[in-house]
Amino acid sequence: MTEQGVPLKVIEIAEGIKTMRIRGAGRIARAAAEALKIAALEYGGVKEVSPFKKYVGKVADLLIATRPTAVSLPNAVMYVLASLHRANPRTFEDAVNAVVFSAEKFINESINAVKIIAETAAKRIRENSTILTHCHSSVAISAIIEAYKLGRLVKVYSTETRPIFQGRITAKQLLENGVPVVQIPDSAVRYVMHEVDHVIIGADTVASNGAVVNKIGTSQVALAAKEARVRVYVVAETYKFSPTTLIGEPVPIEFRDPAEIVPESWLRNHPRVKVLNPSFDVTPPEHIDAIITEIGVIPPQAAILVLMERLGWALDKIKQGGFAKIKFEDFTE
Ligand code: RUB
Repeated sequence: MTEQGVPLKVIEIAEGIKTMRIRGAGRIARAAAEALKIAALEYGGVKEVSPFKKYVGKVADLLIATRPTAVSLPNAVMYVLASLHRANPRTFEDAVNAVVFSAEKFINESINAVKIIAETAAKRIRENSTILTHCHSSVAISAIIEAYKLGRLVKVYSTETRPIFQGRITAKQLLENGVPVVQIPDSAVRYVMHEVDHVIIGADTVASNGAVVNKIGTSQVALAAKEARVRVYVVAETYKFSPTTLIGEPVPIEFRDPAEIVPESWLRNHPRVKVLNPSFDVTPPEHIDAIITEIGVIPPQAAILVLMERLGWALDKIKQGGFAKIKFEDFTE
C-alpha cells in the first residue's frame, strides 16, 4: 500500500501504462479496469460505502492521468464508475461487488469485441490481398490473422513505426502466426502503396465526426492510400469513441520525450536544435472508407450514432472541460 492507501499493484499498472510497458488502446483500457478491480478487492480503509466511493474516485483519477490520447482509458474507468453509481450500493460489500463485476464485464466484453471485429474485417478482405498496417494494433493484427486463416492474404507490409518501433512487435506477432510480413520504414509507405489492396489500422480515439486519432504517421498512410485509391479500414471497439468530442472537445495529443527521436548526447552537442515528438495524429473521415466495430461496419460519418447508442450514459455526465475534470462526485449527485 502507498501512503494514500492505493495498493502497489495498482500503482504498478498505472506506471506500466505511463511508461508504455502496457500499451495499445485496448490493452490500456483492460489494464485500467483490472486496476480498479484490484483496488476494490484490496481496499484497506473504513468499510463503508462513502469512503470506499471516494477512494475509487481517487484511483480513477490516478489511472486517467497516465496517458492522454486513447479515450479507451477514461471510457473504461467511467464504465466501472457509472456501474458503481447505478448499483446504488447500500453496503460496503455491495459496493466492492459492483466494481469487481463491472470491471470483469468490461474486460470480457472488450476481448469479445476484438474477436467479432476480427471476424467481420477478415470477411471484407479480397482473395490474394496485400495488406498494409501501421504501428501495433492488437485489433488490426487479429483481423489480419483471421484473414490469413481464411486464405485471403499473400503479404502484409508492416511499417516499423518510429520512433519506438511498435511495428517490430507487429511483424513478430504476424510471423508467429505464419503470416508473410515485410517490414518497411515509415517513409516507404507511398513507395509500396501501388501493391496494397487494403490498409487496416487501429484507433486510439474516434471523434464524433468520424476522424480517427491513431499512431503518428497514420494520417500520411491514409493520404497515400487515398491517392492510390486503396481502401482504408479502421478497426475499433466502440469504447474507443470519444463522448467529449460531441461537445467540441479536441482530442489531446500526447507529446513524448525528444530522446525518443535523437540521443541525448547528440542533443547536448547541438543545443539549438529543437525536437518535436507528437505520438498521435488525426486522420480525417474523408480518408477512411469504413470503421469496423463490434456492433457493425459504419462509414466514419456515422460515428455519432455509435456514440449515442453505446456511450449515452457518459454524455449525461460530461461537463465542459473533458474527462480530466470529471470527478467521482459527478456520479454521486
Ligand atoms: C498504439 C496505437 C494503436 C492503437 C490501437 O500506440 O496507436 O494503433 O492504440 O491499438 P502506443 P489496439 O504504442 O503509443 O500505445 O488495437 O491494440 O487497441
